[in-house]
Amino acid sequence: MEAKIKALREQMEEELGRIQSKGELDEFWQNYLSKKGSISSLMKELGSVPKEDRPAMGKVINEFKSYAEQRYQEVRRRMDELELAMRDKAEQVDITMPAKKRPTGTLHPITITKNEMIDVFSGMGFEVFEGPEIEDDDHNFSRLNVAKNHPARDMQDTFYVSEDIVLRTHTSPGQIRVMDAKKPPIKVLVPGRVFRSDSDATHSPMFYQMEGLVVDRHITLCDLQGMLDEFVKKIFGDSVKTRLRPSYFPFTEPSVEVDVSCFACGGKGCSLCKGTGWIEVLGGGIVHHRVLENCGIDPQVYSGLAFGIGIERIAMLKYGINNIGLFYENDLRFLKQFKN
Ligand code: 2U9
Repeated sequence: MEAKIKALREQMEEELGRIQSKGELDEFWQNYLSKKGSISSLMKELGSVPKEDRPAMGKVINEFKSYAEQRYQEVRRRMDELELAMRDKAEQVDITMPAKKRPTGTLHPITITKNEMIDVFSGMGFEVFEGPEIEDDDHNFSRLNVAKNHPARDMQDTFYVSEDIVLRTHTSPGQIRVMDAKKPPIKVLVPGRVFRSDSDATHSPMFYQMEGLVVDRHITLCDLQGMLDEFVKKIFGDSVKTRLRPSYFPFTEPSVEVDVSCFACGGKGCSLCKGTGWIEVLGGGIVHHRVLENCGIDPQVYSGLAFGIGIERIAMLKYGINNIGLFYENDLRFLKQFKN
């Protein structure tokens, strides 16, 4: 029996020396220390030992068992340390490594231009309001003094959703909604997408507009001219001049178109201004008295000014872009050139 224990002990030491993982250590425990293990078998064999030798032999087996348990714990601690060291190594972070570059997007040129325009008008005290893109005939046309037989309602220009519902052709119905909700003084900027059945190098069936409306006592064309003068100087530079030309819109009377002196040639005449020295940038006027009446505002007490600006047009002039389609293709080679 003693020889057997000695042999088992040697075999155990050898096996313990070879253990490399917790899995192998568990196996060791099963083989030696579990109820079905070799040490339990030794205990069972004690019955066949002569009676007088049993207590001494039992003691030897018990000591061996304690020793085996102690060795098991030692190797277990070694395995824990090994595991921790391996995890430390695997999770090591080299703080001197250069960081991974994460490409970030840039704002779209239309958004950059829109934000810049909002900044300029916010500085003059305008609030921003956005209306729905799908409108009824009443808000998009009738209350803006666009009569039933007006050419602007023509099927060729307007996208109809149903007989009475349209994709808004301008953001002006937004101003009607503002006047319905609030009485003067009003000073709003209404940016948004608009839709017209029109497509060439400078026109797109969907484009962005920004319109403004000011309603108060004693608003005149002079206020409009002052505001727009300030606007174009902030966008195109202090040296540009403005001029107003008479025009026609159903919702404004009088109506004007606003030109800026050509910032490419300083007014001498070049290809950008087609030799005229002037570039058309926007339109506006004094709100038609019938439009104010349609919104329950007394034109004897109040007057208003309104203007409309095509955001693409401003962006094209600002960045020297000659094809409106480039804005909607989402070609990264184009978009990457605009840093905000
Ligand atoms: C209300 C009353 C009046 C908005 C106006 C223009 C003149 C104008 C064009 C600019 C370029 C459209 O995008 S574009 O093609 N717009 O010239 N817009 S006056 O007048 C209004 C709006 C709302 C209640």
